[in-house]
Amino acid sequence: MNHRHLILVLAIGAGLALSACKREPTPAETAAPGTQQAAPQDETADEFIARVNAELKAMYPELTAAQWLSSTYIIDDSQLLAAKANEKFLTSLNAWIEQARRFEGQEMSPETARAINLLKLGTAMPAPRDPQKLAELTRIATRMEGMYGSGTYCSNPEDPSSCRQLGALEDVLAKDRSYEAQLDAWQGWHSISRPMRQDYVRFVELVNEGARELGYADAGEMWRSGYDMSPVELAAETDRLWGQVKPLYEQLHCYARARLEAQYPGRGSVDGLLPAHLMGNMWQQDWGNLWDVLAPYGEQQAGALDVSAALERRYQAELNAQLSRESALIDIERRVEVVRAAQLENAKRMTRQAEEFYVSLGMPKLPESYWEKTQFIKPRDRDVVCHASAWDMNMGGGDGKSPDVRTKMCIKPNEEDFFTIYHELGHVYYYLAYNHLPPLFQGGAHDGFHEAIGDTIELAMTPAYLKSIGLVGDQRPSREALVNAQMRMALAKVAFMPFGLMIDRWRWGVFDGSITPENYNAAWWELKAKYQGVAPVAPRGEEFFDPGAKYHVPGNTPYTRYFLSHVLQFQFYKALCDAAGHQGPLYECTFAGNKAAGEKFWAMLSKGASQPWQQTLKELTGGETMDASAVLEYFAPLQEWLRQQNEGRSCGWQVPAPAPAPAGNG
Ligand code: X8Z
Ligand code: ZN
Repeated sequence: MNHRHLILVLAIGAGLALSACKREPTPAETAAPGTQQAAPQDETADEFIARVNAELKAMYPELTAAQWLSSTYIIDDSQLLAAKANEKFLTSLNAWIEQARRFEGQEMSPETARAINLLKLGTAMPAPRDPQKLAELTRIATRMEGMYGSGTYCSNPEDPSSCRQLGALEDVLAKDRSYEAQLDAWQGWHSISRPMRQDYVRFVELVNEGARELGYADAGEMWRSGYDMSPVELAAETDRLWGQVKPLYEQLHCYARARLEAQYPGRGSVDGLLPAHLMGNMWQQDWGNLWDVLAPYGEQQAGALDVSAALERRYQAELNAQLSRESALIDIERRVEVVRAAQLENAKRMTRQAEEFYVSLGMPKLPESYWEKTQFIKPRDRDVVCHASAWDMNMGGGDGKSPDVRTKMCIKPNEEDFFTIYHELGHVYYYLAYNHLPPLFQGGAHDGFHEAIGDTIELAMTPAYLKSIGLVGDQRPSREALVNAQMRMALAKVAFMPFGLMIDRWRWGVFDGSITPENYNAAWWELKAKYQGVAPVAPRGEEFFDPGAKYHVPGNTPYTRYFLSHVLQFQFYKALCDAAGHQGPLYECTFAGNKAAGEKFWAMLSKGASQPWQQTLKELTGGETMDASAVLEYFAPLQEWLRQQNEGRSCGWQVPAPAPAPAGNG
C-alpha cells in the first residue's frame, strides 16, 4: 500500500492491489450495509481506533478472498465480486476517515495519532465520496488489472496457435537473441495496453478527486505523504539518492551498450540509447537475462554462475523421474498432466529452498496452509494475474483461525523467478512478524521497507551460498570470478534503479496535470530516455499506451517503494552482516544460517508500522536516513573494473528532443 499501511495491509496482502502492492480508496459518510457501526457519539480517540481496528480486521477476509479470486480466476463474475468488495471497503475507509475528523486538534497518545494518520493514508486509490463515482472507480481498477492479466498477443490474428501471453513473450526476450523475434515479442506485449488508455484517463480524474477531498493537491502528493516527512522532502530524497548511484549506472550503461553494439552491429543502440527490446526484459528493469551477452568473463576464466541452467536441469530431472514411472505408451493428455506435476513439484522445491534460508535465520516455517493455498504455477484452464504477489488474507487470524498467508506466482525454473520467490517470502515473513500488532500497524515501516526484506536476503545469496544449495559448482576465488559475481548482481540491482524512479516520475506528472493524456506516451519515453537511457526502435505515438504494459500502472501500485528498497536493502544487508560478525569486504558476506542476524531482522519486522521508519532504521543500522553509500561500497570493485573497460569510450547519452507535434490544427 502505499504508505505504510493500510494499503499494505490491504493491498499487499490483499488485494486491491496485489502483492505487496496495491491500493484502495475512500469515500462516503455512510458505510454500505453490514460493514460497520455508526460512530458512537461519546467515543474517545483511543476507542475510535480500537473500533476501526476491529472492523477492519472483521471485513478484511471477505475483501481479500474476492481479490484473490479475481486475480487467480479472471472472469466477469469474479471481477464483479472484487469490485463490489472493494467498493464496500473503500466506502468504509472514507467513513472512518470522516469520523476521525472529530478528533482533530485533541490531545491523544502518539500511537493513536499515528494510527489516525495511517488511516488517512490508507489507500493508494483514494476514492471520491460520491458513491456512483466510487463504484465507477472500483470497476475501472478491476477491469484494468484484468486486462493486464489476460493480455494476449496473436502474431497472426487468424491463427489461435500464434497467441501468446506475457510469460511466453518474456521468454523470447530472455532467451532468443534474434533481433526480429525480440522486437515482435516486445511490440506484441505493448499492443495489449492500448485499450486501457481511456480507462486510465478516467481513473486519474477519479483518484485525484478522492485525494482532493482528503486535502491533498492530487493523488501523487498523497502517495508522497506516507514517509514521515513532507511530500516535497520525499521527492528531494529520491533525487539525492539517485544522484549517489547515477555515476555507477552510467558506467554500466556504457559497458552494456558497447557489448550490444558488438552483438548487433549497426543496431545495438539508438543514438546512444539502449534499444528497449534488446535488454532481456520487457521493461528493461533487470538485465540479468542478458548474461550471455554481458558476462565479463567466460566460464573457463571465472567459473560457472549459471543458476537458470541449473534450475532447468533440476526441472528436467524431475520430469524424467516422473515420466519413468509412466507406461511407455503414455498418451498426450497424460503427458501434459505429468509435465504439470513436474512443474509444480519443481516450483515447490524452489520455494522450499527459499523458506529454508529464512528458517536458517531462526524464523518460523511457513504455515501448512501456505503450501495448500498458494498459486505456484500458471493454471492451464483460465487467465490469472501472473505478476508475483504476497498475500495476508486475514491479518494473522485470531478467534480460532490461523494466519492465512500465500503467494501467487507463475514460477518457471529460472534465476529471475528463483530470486522473486525470496522477494515474495520477504513480504510473507513481514506479515507473520507483525501479525501480532493492531491492524492499522500491520504494514511496513514504509512501503520501501516491505519491498526490501526479501531483496536483502537476495544480496546474501552469494556464489558461496548458491554452491551450498547445489546450484553452482566450485567457486575458485579470482579477480575474474569476483567481477562476474558483481556483474550478476549489478544487472539486477543497479540496472533497476532508474526504472524504479521513472515510473512514478511519470505518474506524479500525470496526477499533477503536467503530463496530459495527449502526451502520455511521449512523456513516458522521454522519462525512459532521461533516467534509463533506453529508447524504442520505432516510434511509439499516442495511439499506444505503453505505461499500461507494466503491471503497476493498471494495478495502481506506487513504484517509488522499489527505488527506495534498492537503496535500503544494501543498508539492511550491511547491518545484518555486521550483526553476523562478518569481516572483510561487504560483497563477500552471507548471513545465511546466522541467528544473531536473524534476530535483528525479525525485531525490525515485528515493529511493523508502529513507529516512524527513521526509528526502525536506527534500531537496525544505527542511522536514520536512507543512504546509497552501502550500494557504492558493495559495487566498488565492479565500478573500478567498468571504469577501465569504458576508458576511451564516450559514455552517456542525449535525451532526444520531443517529436514535433502533428501539424494540422491551425
Ligand atoms: O512487483 C514486484 C514484486 C511484487 S511486489 C514481484 N517487483 C517490482 C517489479 O516486478 O516491477 C519486485 C521488483 C520490482
Ligand atoms: Zn514486492
